[in-house]
Amino acid sequence: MSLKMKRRLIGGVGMTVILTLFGAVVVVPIWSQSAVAGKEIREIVLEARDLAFGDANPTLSFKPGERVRLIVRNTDIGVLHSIRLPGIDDTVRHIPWNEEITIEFTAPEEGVFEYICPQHAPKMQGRIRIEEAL
Ligand SMILES: [Cu+2]
Repeated sequence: MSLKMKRRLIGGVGMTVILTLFGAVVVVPIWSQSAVAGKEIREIVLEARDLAFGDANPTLSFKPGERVRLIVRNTDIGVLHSIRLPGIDDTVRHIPWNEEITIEFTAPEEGVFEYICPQHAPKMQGRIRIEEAL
């Protein structure tokens, strides 16, 4: 491989990282799409702060079968939060202050689910809507 080709390759990888860091809906280059069984992963970032997820626990909407990567960051100084997605992922994940966790899942069939912080519900509780026609 020539030096020029290597540079081009490295440049391409750099571009991928930048795109991944920005959008809420991730723009994934074609070669990584195939790495996740031909499906794009939709990335959502929720910040746990002031005893809520994001701005007033937004409703998250997905299509059945959609691949989702949910990143939850805890910026609530000195507070331990947790998250659980009953019916989608029942594991309780603890998120210490200043840390983040990632949950990847495939959206189930149509229905209304929820995400919840067991310690602080109902203040920290939001809906996950799975619907074909979004
Ligand atoms: Cu909490």
